[in-house]
Amino acid sequence: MAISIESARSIFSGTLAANVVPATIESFNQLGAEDQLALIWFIYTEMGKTITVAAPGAANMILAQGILEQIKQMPPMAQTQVMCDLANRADTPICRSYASFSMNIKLGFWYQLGEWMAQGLVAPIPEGYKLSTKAAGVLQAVREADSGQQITILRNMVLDMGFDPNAPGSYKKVEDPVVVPTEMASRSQVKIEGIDNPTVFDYINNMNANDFEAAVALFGAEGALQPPFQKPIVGQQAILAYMREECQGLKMMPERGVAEAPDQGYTPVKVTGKVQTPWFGASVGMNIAWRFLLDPQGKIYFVAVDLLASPKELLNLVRR
Ligand code: EQ3
Repeated sequence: MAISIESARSIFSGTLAANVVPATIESFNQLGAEDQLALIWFIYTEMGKTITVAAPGAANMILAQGILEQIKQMPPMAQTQVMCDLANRADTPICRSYASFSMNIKLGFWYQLGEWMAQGLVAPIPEGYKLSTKAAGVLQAVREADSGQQITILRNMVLDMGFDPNAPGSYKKVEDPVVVPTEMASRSQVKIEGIDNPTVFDYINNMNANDFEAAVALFGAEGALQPPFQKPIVGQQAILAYMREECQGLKMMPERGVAEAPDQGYTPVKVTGKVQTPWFGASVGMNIAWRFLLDPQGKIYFVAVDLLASPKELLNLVRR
């Protein structure tokens, strides 16, 4: 069979991804706006007992500052209305601005509102708010997920809010400031049990150094990156735009892997390990698999990043 991005997607098909994430998001999307906001509040406060979220860098937040101040000045009813509009994806100027923010600004926007809600400066979720039976079911599903899955659920709940007049998932107009890659002398070099492939090492080491141009140069011209629960992003330019928005400050800690014999010159490699996000630092290690397919020139033809169903999956290196 000829190799294509579509066929590459099923390499190491025995990898079990955390399907609890898309399933929970689907149930969440069926809830009313008030239930959605209250549910996120409960998840966030429950999680906050064991893991700490880091405040976003001030430079990142400049673009959202005007809207945040505007909300802070509103009477409580209007503040609640803005938050409901965001959850309802209503077509309002604030919802449009929100949809144009990068992922980090969206998360930072809610981080700030959450702080103000706790301080009584923005209308809180009413004390004694009772979740609907459906929302309570979603809360229970989140409780049963591991911490890496919980933060992914939370992030996806927040990202989809607001009103995006463009195609969903299209690249945002407002970008994060570009980070300077770590200088060569200070870069860490990972070790991966069972792997000696230079492309795989270069990929992880460049990503850890925020050197996205070097990481993208490891992809073939038609190479593709498939993030967890998403379709592949194809082509170096699109991958670079995605990395600049989503990958700043990630810490990738691969542990072990396996490289299979090439098929038609294409080599399948699977690596498992942990990834930390700057939002939660060392308090949450997400269990991750990278499923690479390297082309005959050793370039990345395809890499899927999966959020794993359980820590047991870290040991699953079977091809199937
Ligand atoms: C105020 C409050 C609490 C209540 C109000 O009613 C409503 C809302 C919305 C509230 C606020 C909620 C807040 C502040 C939520 C914050 C959530 C945060 C900060 C979530 C962050 C999650 C980050 C994650 C899951 C990052 C994951 C990254 C991964 C898995 C990266 C993987 C990758 C690798 C390893 C690669 O090799 C290639 C790239 C790729 C990115 C795919």
